[in-house]
Amino acid sequence: MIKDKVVVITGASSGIGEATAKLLARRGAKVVLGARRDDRLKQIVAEIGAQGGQAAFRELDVTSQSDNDAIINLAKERFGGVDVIFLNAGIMPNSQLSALKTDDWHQMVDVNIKGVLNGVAAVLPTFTAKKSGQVITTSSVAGLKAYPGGAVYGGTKWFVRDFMEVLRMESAQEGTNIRTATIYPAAVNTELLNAISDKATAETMQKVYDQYGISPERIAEIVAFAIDAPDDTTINEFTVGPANQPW
Ligand code: NJP
Repeated sequence: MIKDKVVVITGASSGIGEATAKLLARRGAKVVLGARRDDRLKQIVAEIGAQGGQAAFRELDVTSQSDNDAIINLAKERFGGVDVIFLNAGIMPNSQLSALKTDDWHQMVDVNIKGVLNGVAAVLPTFTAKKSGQVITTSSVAGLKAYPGGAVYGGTKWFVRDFMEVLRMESAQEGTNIRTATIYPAAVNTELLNAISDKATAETMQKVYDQYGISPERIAEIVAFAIDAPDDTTINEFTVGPANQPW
């Protein structure tokens, strides 16, 4: 059931996170939005409120453990607890390895890997204590298949896959009833390509997205589906993308 669940969403200021916040709020969830651009969050929360939904926001840099702890506390203060965390914040500044964009490499590790670790560390004690909860992450088809230009991005998303599978196994072993879902999207029209600093890579990827990209609403529907499954059921992995995208 989605209605009345408290859902914390990271990377909620645009793209998949924004679409998911709006969809879940329409279906009766209480959503707590985090990202760095808090002006955008403020606007999205106002839109949700204007349509009768319940939402709160907080500036969040997922690379900071204290920011992650604070957004969980906000969910508890405003809505009395937390039921789901959607760890969705991510960046994809792709390039060939030979370009040696080492700052981009490290930033992807910090946001896409450590951001997920920080979010889980912030929420796990609560989920463990109440013996329920759900962790949903946005990995990528790049976490399933290698491609040139995506060595580091893909590596961070492979990490998410492994981490989420072990989280699922351990929570089952420990009887904490924590449900997991990992989403592997292909081309989705969001702001993701804006962070690509390598010109040739940006142009190549833009062409792919122009040809194939689908709406982030499609991914929001998957998140809603995962949350809506009965509490005794984990639907663990979703690969989702444009019907006409061959790779
Ligand atoms: O992209 P975009 P998506 N701390 O750029 C936030 C994965 N994915 O919706 O902080 C906190 O519109 C950023 O907010 P801000 C992808 O890897 C996508 O496509 O204000 N938040 C924004 O809200 C990512 O994991 C595709 O700049 C941080 C959000 O992240 C997820 O989908 C394909 C942050 C990014 O929104 C959502 O990305 C695929 C930080 N340090 C996987 N840094 C696709 N679009 O095709 C960034 O396979 N954010």
